[in-house]
Amino acid sequence: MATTTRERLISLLSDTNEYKSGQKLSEVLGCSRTAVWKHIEELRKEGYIVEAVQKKGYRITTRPNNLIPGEIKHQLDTKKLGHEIHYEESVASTQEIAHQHALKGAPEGSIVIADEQTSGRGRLGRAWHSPKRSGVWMSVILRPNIPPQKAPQLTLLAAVSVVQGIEEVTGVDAQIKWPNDILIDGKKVVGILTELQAEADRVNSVIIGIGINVNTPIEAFPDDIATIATSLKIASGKEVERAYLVRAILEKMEKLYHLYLDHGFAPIKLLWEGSAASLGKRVRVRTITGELYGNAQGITEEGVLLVEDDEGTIHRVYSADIDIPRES
Ligand code: BT5
Repeated sequence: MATTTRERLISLLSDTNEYKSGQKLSEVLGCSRTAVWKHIEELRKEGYIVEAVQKKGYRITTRPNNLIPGEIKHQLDTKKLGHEIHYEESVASTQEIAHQHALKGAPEGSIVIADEQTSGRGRLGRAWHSPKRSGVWMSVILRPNIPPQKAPQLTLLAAVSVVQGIEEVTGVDAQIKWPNDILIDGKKVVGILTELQAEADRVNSVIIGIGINVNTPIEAFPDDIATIATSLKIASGKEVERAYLVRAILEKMEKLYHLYLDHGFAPIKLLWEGSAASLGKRVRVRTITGELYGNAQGITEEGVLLVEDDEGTIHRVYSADIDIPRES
């Protein structure tokens, strides 16, 4: 994994059992002691508390809840995902930037992540509210050798990895609403947007945009979203370390992605069904052509939703918004 001096410094200072002297750091990092000291000052400005003890050296005692690449890469256990990280404080949309990187040949597993999006986007031109420092707004670039019509399966794969990451980091049990929402207690905590760069029969890259309300307080949501949305902090009662969450998701996603490339969609489908909120329930299906009520029966081997209407006809739903009316 290509790492910068700053990232290596964070990693060296993160060993809480041992102080590292300026001399030692300059040797290991191959730079002057003045350069080491400047890097440490920069880390402090970013919110790290770096303890300095005479004759012993330095160590990090408190990490900021930030998303800089060094924080995400620290202890990241993946072979590809997250090895190239493009971090921005504020962007219009991480999807836009990821598209540009993908076109320029960014390697598989590169991610674009931002602390704020000013024009975060959802499906069908809808907006995604992405306030500063409270969430995870990221886009992951994958380059699977699959035909374009299979790409929606990767939305479902991403949803499973996010559910698993949330569970690991917060212990909260989240559920997936087909195709791209993750809910906690019926409220949306994550939205996923999968976009493609493809030719007629070949995918060049799949860009999976993941928006997670992490530490967002309820009052930070605009009125129209406040009633339908939640955050991990609201659900778990605890502040969540965003870099840890990103790491957990990337690790889960990479495992599932290899499972998918080696064995196809079947094992992902099983995992997906284990976390699905809508299966077996009465749903309202809204597509661009109209509305339909029925029973959500399951998904096909391709990831298409099957809905049985009141006349017993089974509909294959490729793309839609699903409402699950609350049980009274
Ligand atoms: C989605 O669209 O749910 C996909 C959202 C993907 C966002 C990520 S963030 C990183 C990457 N970069 C981007 O620019 N986008 C991706 P959709 O199913 O169309 O849902 C959009 C609807 O969700 C909106 O119309 C609102 O009703 C609601 N919504 C908007 N912001 C929300 C938020 N922060 N939390 C919960 N619901 C929200």
